[in-house]
Amino acid sequence: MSCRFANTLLLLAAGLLLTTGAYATEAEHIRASQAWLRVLPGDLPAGAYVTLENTGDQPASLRSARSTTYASVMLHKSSDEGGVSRMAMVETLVIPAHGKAELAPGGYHLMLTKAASSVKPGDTVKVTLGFGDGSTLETDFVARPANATDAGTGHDH
Ligand SMILES: [Cu+2]
Repeated sequence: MSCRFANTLLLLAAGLLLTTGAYATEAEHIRASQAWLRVLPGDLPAGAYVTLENTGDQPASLRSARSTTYASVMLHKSSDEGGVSRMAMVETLVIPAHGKAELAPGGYHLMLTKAASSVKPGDTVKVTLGFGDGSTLETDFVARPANATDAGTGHDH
C-alpha cells in the first residue's frame, strides 16, 4: 500500500516537471539587450529601444509595458511614407521562436510620457515588459542624450 502511494507521488512529481517544461512563460524565454531611451528636453516624450531575443520554441508577443518613472508607456511603430514620418499604435509585437524583434529608431519603439521625475542622461529607467501570456520581464533602460542613435555600447555593429 505505502509502496503504491510512493509510486503515485513519483508519477505526480514527473507530471509536474513535464508541465513546467512545456508551459514555461514567454518572459522566461526572452533576453533583452541594448535597452536605452532617448531623453528630450521639457515634457517631450522619450522613445525607448531594445532588442528582444526569444530562445523558446514558441513565438512570444510583446503586449504592454509600464514603468514607475513614466506614467504612460505605449508601443508604437514609426514609418516613413513618402518622406512623411508617421507613428501608429501597435497592439502586439511578435518575437518569433528562436528569433528576435528589434525596437529601434525609425521603427518599433516604446513611447514614454508623463515622467514622475526628471530623467537625465546616464539614469537608469526600469520598464516592465508584458507578454501575451501575462508574464513580465523587468528591464533596465539607460537614458541617453537627445542626439543618441543607439545604446552607446558601440560594439554591436
Ligand atoms: Cu511613438
